[in-house]
Amino acid sequence: TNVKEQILRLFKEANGQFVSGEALSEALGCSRTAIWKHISELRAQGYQFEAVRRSGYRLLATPDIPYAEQVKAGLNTQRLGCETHFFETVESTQTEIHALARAGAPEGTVVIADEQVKGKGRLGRSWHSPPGSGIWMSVLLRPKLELQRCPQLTLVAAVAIVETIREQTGLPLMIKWPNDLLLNGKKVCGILTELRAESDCVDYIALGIGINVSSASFPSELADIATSLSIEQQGQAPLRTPLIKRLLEKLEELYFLYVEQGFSAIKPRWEAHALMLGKPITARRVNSATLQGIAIGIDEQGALLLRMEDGRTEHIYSADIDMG
Ligand code: BTX
Repeated sequence: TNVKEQILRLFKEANGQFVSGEALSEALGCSRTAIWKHISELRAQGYQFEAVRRSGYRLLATPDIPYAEQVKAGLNTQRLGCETHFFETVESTQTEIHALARAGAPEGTVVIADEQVKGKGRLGRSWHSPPGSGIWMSVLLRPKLELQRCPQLTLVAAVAIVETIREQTGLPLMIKWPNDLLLNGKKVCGILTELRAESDCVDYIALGIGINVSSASFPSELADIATSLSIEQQGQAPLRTPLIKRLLEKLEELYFLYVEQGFSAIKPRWEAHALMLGKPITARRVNSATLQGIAIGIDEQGALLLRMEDGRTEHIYSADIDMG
């Protein structure tokens, strides 16, 4: 742990009471000047301290910016978040997690950004990720999994996100197969699962999660299709840091369950929040015919089951879905 993390831990232990500069420099083994410098840096990051001569410093407020040390404090996981990186700005947290993965980072490594300037969606699409308004996060997983089962992890993540946000806010998120979460028919979250494999073995999975948390508005091209937690709650947004913590805990719980017991342990929880079961839909596939039918469920693989007019059932492995 770095010095700033240690300083924050000491303030947390002090529980709102003053900590003297002397106590800090003794505990951390550095000079008063060095402590003062770290405090100034923390202030620049949004921490508020009261400084009183002879008494020392008191932590008054922590910013709702999901700094690594904030996310890790009290995080109740075994692996997810074990190594957490925070960036003010990145091109894409996916790019960062791929680089870390290739350099041998352990399973559970997390990259969080306050802003992405080249946020990625599927099929080369982009993900709007302005500063201060969302959770833009990538998680590194290294499951021992056959290649064709990997898309199931998108569904595992969808259940984790829906259950977490429902618990934290009461908002009735619904899952639109395969990778979108909707509120009132508008997209509030997207999941991007990318994998790297050697021959038939999964090397790693980069699980990207984007959640619009406190965005008050969207650019015109997204205005009709996107929403945020705060828009759906009359301007009230949950804090990002506790939401990320809870999400990592839930994601780990479901990921372990999935690894131990397989997709059948996740499937009913996915179906409980699925949006279009029993409804007519159009599945637009890449390099393959567009199909229309009734969405009747998902199979053990996680593929969408489409009942066709002639009574046949089609298994859809990858597509963009329109209702109707
Ligand atoms: P997708 O391809 O299903 O959706 C992308 C489409 O969603 C865009 O073409 C656009 O129409 C719409 N869209 C773009 N930005 C937003 C937004 N903020 N809210 C709602 N709709 C939007 C979905 O891909 C997967 C997105 C994953 C994003 C995460 S963020 C952390 C990680 N890093 C990264 O670069 N991507 C992932």
